[in-house]
Amino acid sequence: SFSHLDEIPLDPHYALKEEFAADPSSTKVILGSGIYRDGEGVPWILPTVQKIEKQIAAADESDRYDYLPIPGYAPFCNKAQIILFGYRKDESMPIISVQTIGGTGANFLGARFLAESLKPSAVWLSDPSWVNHENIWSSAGVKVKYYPYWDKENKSLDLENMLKTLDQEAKPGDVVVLHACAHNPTGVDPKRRQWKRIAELCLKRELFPFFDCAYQGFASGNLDNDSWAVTYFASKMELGAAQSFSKNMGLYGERVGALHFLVKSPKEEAKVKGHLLHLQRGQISQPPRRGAKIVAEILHDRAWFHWWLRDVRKMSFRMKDMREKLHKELVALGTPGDWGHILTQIGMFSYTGLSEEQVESMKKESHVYILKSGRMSIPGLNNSNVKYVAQAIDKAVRM
Ligand code: PLP
Ligand code: TYF
Repeated sequence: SFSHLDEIPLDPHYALKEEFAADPSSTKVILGSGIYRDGEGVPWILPTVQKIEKQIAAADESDRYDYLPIPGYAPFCNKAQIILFGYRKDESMPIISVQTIGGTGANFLGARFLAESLKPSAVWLSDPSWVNHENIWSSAGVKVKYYPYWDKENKSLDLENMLKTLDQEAKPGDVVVLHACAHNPTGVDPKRRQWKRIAELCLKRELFPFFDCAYQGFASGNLDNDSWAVTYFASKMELGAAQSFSKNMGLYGERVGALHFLVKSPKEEAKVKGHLLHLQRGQISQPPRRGAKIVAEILHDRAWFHWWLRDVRKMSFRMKDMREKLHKELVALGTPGDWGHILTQIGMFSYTGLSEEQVESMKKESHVYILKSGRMSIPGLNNSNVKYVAQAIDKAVRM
């Protein structure tokens, strides 16, 4: 019987969606999950993806329903690795790359592998982090601890306390999860000189860095800028990285991701690969074909690649534009408080600093839905609703 089970509430994203769907208001707005929407508020199929799909469909591929090998589609794995790590001159430290079920699958496979290989006393997540990280790491049997990240007072990065906590409390062999760029949920990333200090600490305290890269291209509009931290760490130490193409290719439902491990020498390479493939076999046997094929085709060809970059920049610029418009509306309304962080935060999210009561009041009074934490998903904004959302914030703040 299952009567002994405790009740687990629905994931906050899905709970919010259900509440929103049940709201009969005609002016309602949801700014919950990190999903890109175009200026009309509908999902945007990247034009480059759309064209590649036609090309793939037209080709006569007799193997299109065959299983892929366990590590996935090799051209995809190779290109995904290059997108994240760049073209490497020195390959004395090899990288093992495996295709996964989106970024989530990469995080989970990475967590399981690190749990069994390093046996960390804990994994350290940023406070706050992506809601699913704790779920993933505890499912892998690793104790979850948090390092300070968000300075609520100054709406900025609390680097000194982050370093101090990791220095004093983390044990050698512990894993530190770092968001490669466009931190979810705060929209606040370390600067390069700050990344260097984090790297130095990982080396000194023998902490294993595990990067989660779900938004490459969304922070700055430039892929290399957004993977700078990963490549910097990669020049200094072993690391793991989970990579997602859900956002930057708009392939959410196709579940395309990759897991990478950079290891000390070719001696480790075969062993790590063996373990990853064994875990992958037990978990999913083989990853799916279609999304990986789309990504590989785009990354493989210089012209397609540049078209795709244009799409990424288009998304990134529209989000910046919406930040500016929201900020301008709040300033025009004279909304109490300083709203400069809406402009300076990067990527898909703004951590507004609105309290739980204010979030609740926006929902009740104005039918505007954001996460309880005060996180707002920027791409849900458009020219038709940004003024209304600003008014909703204004009303909640003055409550
Ligand atoms: N990691 C972070 C930080 C995310 O925000 C997301 C968002 O969905 C993911 C991983 C998961 O990506 P995917 O949808 O590819 O599983
Ligand atoms: O944080 C977000 O909004 C993204 C999207 O179960 C997301 O990670 C939300 C919920 C979820 C999976 C992805």
